[in-house]
Amino acid sequence: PCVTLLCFSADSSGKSEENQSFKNVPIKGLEPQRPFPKKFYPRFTRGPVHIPELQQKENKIGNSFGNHIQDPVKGEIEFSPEMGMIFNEEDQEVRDLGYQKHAFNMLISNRLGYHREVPDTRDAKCREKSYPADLPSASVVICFYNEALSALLRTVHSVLDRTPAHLLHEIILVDDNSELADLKKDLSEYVKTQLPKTTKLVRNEKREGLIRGRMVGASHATGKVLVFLDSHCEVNEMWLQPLLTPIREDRRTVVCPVIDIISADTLTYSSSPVVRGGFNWGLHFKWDLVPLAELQGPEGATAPIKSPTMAGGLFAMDREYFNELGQYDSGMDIWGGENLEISFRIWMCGGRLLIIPCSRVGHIFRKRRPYGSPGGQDTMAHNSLRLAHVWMDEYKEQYFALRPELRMRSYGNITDRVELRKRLNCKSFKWYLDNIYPEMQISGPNAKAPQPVFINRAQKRPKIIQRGRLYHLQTNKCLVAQGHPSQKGGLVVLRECDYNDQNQVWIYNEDHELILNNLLCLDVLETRSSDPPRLMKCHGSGGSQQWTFGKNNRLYQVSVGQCLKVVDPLSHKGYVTVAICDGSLPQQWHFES
Ligand code: LR7
Ligand code: MN
Repeated sequence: PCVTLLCFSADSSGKSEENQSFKNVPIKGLEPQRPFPKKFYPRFTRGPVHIPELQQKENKIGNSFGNHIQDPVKGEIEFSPEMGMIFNEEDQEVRDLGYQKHAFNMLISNRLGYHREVPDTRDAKCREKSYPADLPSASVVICFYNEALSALLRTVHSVLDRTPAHLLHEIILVDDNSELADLKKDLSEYVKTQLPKTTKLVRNEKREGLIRGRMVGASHATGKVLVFLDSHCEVNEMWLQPLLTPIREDRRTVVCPVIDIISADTLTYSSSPVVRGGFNWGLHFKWDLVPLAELQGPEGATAPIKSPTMAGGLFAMDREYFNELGQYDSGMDIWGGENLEISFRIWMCGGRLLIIPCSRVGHIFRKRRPYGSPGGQDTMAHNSLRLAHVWMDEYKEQYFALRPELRMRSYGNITDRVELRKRLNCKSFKWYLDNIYPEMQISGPNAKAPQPVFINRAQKRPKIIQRGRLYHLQTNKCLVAQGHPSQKGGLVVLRECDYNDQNQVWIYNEDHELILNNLLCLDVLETRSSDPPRLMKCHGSGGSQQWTFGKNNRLYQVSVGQCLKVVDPLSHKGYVTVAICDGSLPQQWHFES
């Protein structure tokens, strides 16, 4: 998937249209101030980047939730790689706390505020499609636990901003007993005073986990269709109509949007390729390429795609059908497994599951889950055991072959779910594998392995922008590897420049990577910005390996929000680190071709 900053470009027109939805008077300390009309909301840009000037940081308007940066010259803020720049200790705190509690960059999330434009990532043909006028209305259910307020409210406002009112029956927020103070107090005030009455907030008396949490949400819903979202999403243009249409045609159709990627480090919204859901015998969800045959219908790239499984968080389903089909397994706790369980159940019990390429919703993908379960249990294993015993027949042996320690593990009472399967007259797991997921490989004596034809998506190599030396102005030295340039994890230091030495040659490419000697990328540990930068394998997903050259010859590190600096310019050791950008001499660099 395309996860870098420059994977798209968007226009920055937006003429004179005023923002209609910002009529409310903000309550102090809640809504980040939005002093600009909508046209000046952070936009994705490829063009000149407007950088908030360091000297002018007094002009920063903000409060504890959102520090909006205003460029006093232009009077506008634009989304740029430098949006995460740290100006002071408070910014550093917000950033660090964010990574610790939410595993994404909360500083940027707060600065973005509750509304922003996102690039329209749909295939061009989607824009020509029309949808029936009499679509069923939707109840959007968002269950959350300790979510960052700005991310949660951006999810809510993206739905309010991009859904026609007559299709949005209500939004139901289920607070899964969050402990964070602002969620407990300020959110309920915000919902009461700043959001339409159709947005409701319910709170679980104890932590239930996302599975029972969604069931609580669904039980409060009264719309025709349920739409589930994670609490850190942003819906895209015309996202709902393409989901409701197939449900209106056939109430036993369950649909998922294409899940676009919001970077956890930069909050950049970028397009995902159209893929479909699968799983492995460890019962982990995975993405599969779409078999060629699925893409060759008359509708081409815009046609719904049958998917063996769903990722779990983002889908729409007729509400009555959700109830008929047995909602979720209420014996499942906190996180994991429910996505495969509902996928198997849909297919095996007479429904179908589709991915709708013309509906797009962004989701913040983070590298770790920032919370555990209350008792520290492995809920994924518990939940997977339940689903294996209820739905997988003899094929549960494939799971136990990989996880022998779970064979004797107790998984609670599954009588109700086994009865549900009988009552609904569901087909066997063998039928599911043969008909819905024939690509799945089965090991054992009767193994078969059909190989479908997949479209080959060649990985695009980022274009090289410049090749040369990284020259430190104050010391007249060059940045090089301390040890061998191919040594992973090695430090970089300043040394005398040697213009014949290939080991001093860096590549700077369109993904903002700095690659030494065509081998390794300059990288930082995101959560521990106190550690010096290192040479690591290029991972291609931006963030910790993204660097920009800006004002005052600074070299800005995108994911830590700081600038590359020589620790002690007088020392021959030549150590470098990252520090708050201050424009001083130790922070000045030149890329010399
Ligand atoms: O105890 C909890 N209570 C909650 O309310 C734990 C979580 N939650 C909330 C949480 O705040 C969030 O809004 O539940 C939602 C999902 O939790 P995440 O965001 O930690 O999950 P995830 O995105 O890492 O995981 C994916 O798999 C999960 C399996 O249980 C769920 O199905 C998630 O919804 C699902 N997310 C997606 O499908 C988004 C796309 C990811 C991919 C691929
Ligand atoms: Mn999520």
